[in-house]
Amino acid sequence: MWFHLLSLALWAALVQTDENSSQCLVHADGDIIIGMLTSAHTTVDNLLDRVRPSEFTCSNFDLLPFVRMLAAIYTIDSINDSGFLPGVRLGYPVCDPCADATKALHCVEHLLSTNGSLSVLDDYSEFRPKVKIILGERYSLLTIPVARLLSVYLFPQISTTASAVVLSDLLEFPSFFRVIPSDVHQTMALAQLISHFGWNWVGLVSMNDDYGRGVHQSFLKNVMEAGVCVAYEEVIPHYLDHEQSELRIKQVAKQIRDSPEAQVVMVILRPELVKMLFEEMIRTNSSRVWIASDAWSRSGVVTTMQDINKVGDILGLNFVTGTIDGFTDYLQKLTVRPGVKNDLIKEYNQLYSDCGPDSSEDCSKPSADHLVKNVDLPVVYGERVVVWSIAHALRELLGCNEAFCPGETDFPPYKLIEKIHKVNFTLDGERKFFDKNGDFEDGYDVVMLVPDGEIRQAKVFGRFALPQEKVVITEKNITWTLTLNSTLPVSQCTPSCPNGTFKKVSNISCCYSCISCAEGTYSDSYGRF
Ligand SMILES: *[C@@H]1O[C@H](CO)[C@@H](O)[C@H](O)[C@H]1NC(C)=O
Ligand SMILES: *[C@@H]1O[C@H](CO)[C@@H](O)[C@H](O)[C@H]1NC(C)=O
Ligand SMILES: *[C@@H]1O[C@H](CO)[C@@H](O)[C@H](O)[C@H]1NC(C)=O
Ligand SMILES: *[C@@H]1O[C@H](CO)[C@@H](O)[C@H](O)[C@H]1NC(C)=O
Ligand SMILES: *[C@@H]1O[C@H](CO)[C@@H](O)[C@H](O)[C@H]1NC(C)=O
Ligand SMILES: *[C@@H]1O[C@H](CO)[C@@H](O)[C@H](O)[C@H]1NC(C)=O
Ligand SMILES: *[C@@H]1O[C@H](CO)[C@@H](O)[C@H](O)[C@H]1NC(C)=O
Ligand SMILES: *[C@@H]1O[C@H](CO)[C@@H](O)[C@H](O)[C@H]1NC(C)=O
Ligand SMILES: CC(=O)N[C@H]1CO[C@H](CO)[C@@H](O)[C@@H]1O
Repeated sequence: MWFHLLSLALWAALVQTDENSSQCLVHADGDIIIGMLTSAHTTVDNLLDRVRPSEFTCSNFDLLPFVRMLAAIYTIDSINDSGFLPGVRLGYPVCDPCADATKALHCVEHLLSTNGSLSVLDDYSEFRPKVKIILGERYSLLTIPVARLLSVYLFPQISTTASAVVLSDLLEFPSFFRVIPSDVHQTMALAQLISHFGWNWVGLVSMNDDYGRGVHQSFLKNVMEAGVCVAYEEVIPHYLDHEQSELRIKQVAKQIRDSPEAQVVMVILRPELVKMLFEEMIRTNSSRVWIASDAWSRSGVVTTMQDINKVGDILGLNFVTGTIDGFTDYLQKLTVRPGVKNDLIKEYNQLYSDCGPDSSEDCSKPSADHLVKNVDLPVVYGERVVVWSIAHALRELLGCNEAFCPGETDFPPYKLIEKIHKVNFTLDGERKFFDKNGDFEDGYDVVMLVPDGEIRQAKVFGRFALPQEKVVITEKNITWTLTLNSTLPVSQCTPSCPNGTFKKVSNISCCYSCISCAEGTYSDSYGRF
């Protein structure tokens, strides 16, 4: 009992301010605060044993979200230094949802609270938390509940990667924005990509979370419109530790092997599941042309897995990539600025310190090149776009001129929403603005994961341009690994059925399959049905 009272008192002391809350792994003060949700860990360890609402514990440090966060911080710092918002300093706390939706909501409570408490009101028009906008989350699965909660406050939120179709709905998510297109366009682009190569018979594998279901349905609709048929649809549970994951993967792999005409397989899974599926395909010596959704089209989990060059060809789409000037250098010299707390950099330094037996240098830090070599840097470009979008909206709201910003910095966050809708600026030579749903319509890069030694490297070979809705292939010389002579693989349904089989029109696609005639019946008409 004593112990409990004591720890309660301690806890109360700790959460006095957000800055010192254990939820807040990173903190830099400023006049206007941009809260970030960054799943720097991929797993909450104690979900199953959490019989009391005790603290969540996380594991599995994930480099890509970590570097995304660093890119956002780097951009915030450079905006501060640039004088773009004269006299106004941007600050940031970062909370880690560990890829879990419940923990993401816990993070939001902390980000919105002041001195450890959160106001409960009927009318939030005068609600003025320190944090004015939330940047994140990466996964749609987490973004959706967060966006719903934030709708209560009309609190602005911007994501760089959450692409679920439903998030475009202004009625449901009036304060949500993203600097990427909705998946509505992605599946149309995928369908165009598939028909561009003359493929009309494809397999479809997806997972059963909000993201997977959304992309699955809209892909089905778009391929049919493009005259492409779906040979089979397979759905895998999204949760990694699901006891049946492995069994389902084996069944799905068998379905893929049993459909040799469908050489092309559309895969809408998270990278860890793609890896499991590929391991099974490699184990059974089968290869295909894999079409990647944005969730894994450049994922290091897949591109660096063992024997990746045995799986066949991989192509897909991803959000527009780019280069952030000076960022590579920043990563190589990674330090924490004075007055800033960054426990994620500390944790990274501990995890990846280069303390080999013959290491002569200072071994308290990872090698300078570690992040540069292990993270696909062009994909974090969206962080630069998102932070600049916020800065432009703030400049409008605060009425800044060259010398100062007369507006009130402690504004109610909902006021930022109409300014974000109106953002329209040029960054690195491209125009950036939101459509009426709060999405970007800039299109996708078309990429192929080409062999590079033992791993695969993403190579941009075209663009799917919105709103023209056309695939433009800029790289003419594509080397296919699936065919022995490097020519374009074929994935087409049998135009007609051979003698002894009959056509069965499938209820899930516009195509048909050839079924052997039962004994005692026959079919000599070449594809009459
Ligand atoms: C947060 O903790 C740090 C170090 O423990 C301390 O110096 C600082 O004053 C605390 N901040 C607040 C607002 O309590
Ligand atoms: C939060 O606490 C600080 C110091 O403990 C105090 O100065 C400030 O007024 C408090 N803010 C609110 C909104 O209660
Ligand atoms: C896959 O190929 C290897 C080498 O060609 C062979 O040893 C192995 O038995 C094959 N496995 C299956 C499941 O076909
Ligand atoms: C954005 O600004 C440019 C240049 O001022 C203008 O041509 C374009 O129509 C604007 N776009 C939108 C969507 O407002
Ligand atoms: C096409 O690419 C392959 C391999 O990358 C290369 O060997 C070949 O010379 C290229 N052909 C042309 C016409 O560029
Ligand atoms: C390349 O191989 C495929 C089968 O893998 C075959 O259908 C095609 O005719 C071949 N093309 C050439 C140019 O030899
Ligand atoms: C297709 O038909 C099978 C059996 O007739 C049925 O179980 C399945 O639900 C149908 N699928 C769709 C998408 O209608
Ligand atoms: C199928 O059977 C018909 C009639 O018996 C025959 O004319 C035709 O050549 C057969 N087709 C094939 C592909 O064997
Ligand atoms: C978060 C933050 O305050 N970053 C930087 C903003 O810019 C000033 C210099 O203008 C730096 O001192 C801050 O560290």
